[in-house]
Amino acid sequence: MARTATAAVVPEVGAPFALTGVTLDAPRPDEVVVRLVAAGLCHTDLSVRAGKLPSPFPVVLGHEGAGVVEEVGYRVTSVVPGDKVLLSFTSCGACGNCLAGHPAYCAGFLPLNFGGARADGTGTINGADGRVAGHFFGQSSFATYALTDERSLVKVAPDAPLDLLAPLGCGIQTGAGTVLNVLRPEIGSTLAVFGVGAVGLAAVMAAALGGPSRIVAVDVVPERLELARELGATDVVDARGPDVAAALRELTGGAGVDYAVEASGNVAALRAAIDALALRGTCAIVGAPAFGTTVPVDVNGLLGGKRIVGVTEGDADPRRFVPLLADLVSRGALPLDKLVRRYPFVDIEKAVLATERGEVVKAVLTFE
Ligand code: CXF
Ligand code: ZN
Repeated sequence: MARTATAAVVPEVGAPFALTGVTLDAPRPDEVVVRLVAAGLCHTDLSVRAGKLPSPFPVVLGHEGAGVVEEVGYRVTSVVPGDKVLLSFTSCGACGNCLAGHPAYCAGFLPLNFGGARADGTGTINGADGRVAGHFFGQSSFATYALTDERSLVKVAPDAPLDLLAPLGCGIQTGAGTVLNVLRPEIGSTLAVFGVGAVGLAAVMAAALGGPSRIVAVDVVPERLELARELGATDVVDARGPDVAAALRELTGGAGVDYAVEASGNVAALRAAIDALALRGTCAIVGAPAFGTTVPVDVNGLLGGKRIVGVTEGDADPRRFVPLLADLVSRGALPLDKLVRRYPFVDIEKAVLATERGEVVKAVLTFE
């Protein structure tokens, strides 16, 4: 059935979130209605709001939802009403990359996750003045209810702490997946993480599970560097220093790092990450600057077997990977509680401000 919800609508580019009454369409056969319990705030939400990433407006953002299944379409098989679920990105399930287990590289990733509508172009949310773009990452979870794709859902245990686990759906999956699924650093290797916000800290925590003997955190915020140390970084570098790549080479006996994760979205950091690579080293680009951003690289500097790889969502299949992360959290191996600060949904603008000021690593909105 169609149902009413309170959503944080962004009316136009750059405007604040406005709590607004909306109506969600009834679920289609492969869709699920979820009552939100919590939703993490990711920098991508803020980049879209600022117009740096594409989206129609007005729009309901939010893509780290966590909640309880309320209603399922008749073709849904993986969840039933009452199940606790985490929400992640959506994908078509039918293209070559989806079939190969790499849904983050779905041929339809951009339209499905950023297009504001289902694959067939139909909208899912109505406001008082007509259509509101929804279906953001298959969920639009800055709302009391979300109409989701079954493919966005990951079922978790009945006792799962949803207000802690919500960020697994994007930020934590992205950082941890980049290390565990893509780079797979071998024992004794060296790895540097540029930008230790939620994604970068997830990369640090994942690297600390094993493999690298040196994990170097690079950032401009001293408190973040301290937190990175607490979470497993063996060394830290202040990114405001004169030559970050040189500092990393010095830390590694002149060799440079075997692996770099660029999680800041800053082009100077990306240059430094590439420059700091050892021979045969790999740099994973995870941070998303504004669409159209380009970076000049020293081509000859790459000829020593160096690789640069762009990574979306940690190249994870959420339904396989997110439960593994949830298990690590429950065993204390991914101490997410050190990153998360909770805000009531009505205080979404406070959460945004604290995030933009760098006062909080991962804001999680909570619903009654
Ligand atoms: C996004 C970043 C921009 C490109 C698609 C994936 N990651 C999640 O926030
Ligand atoms: Zn995100």
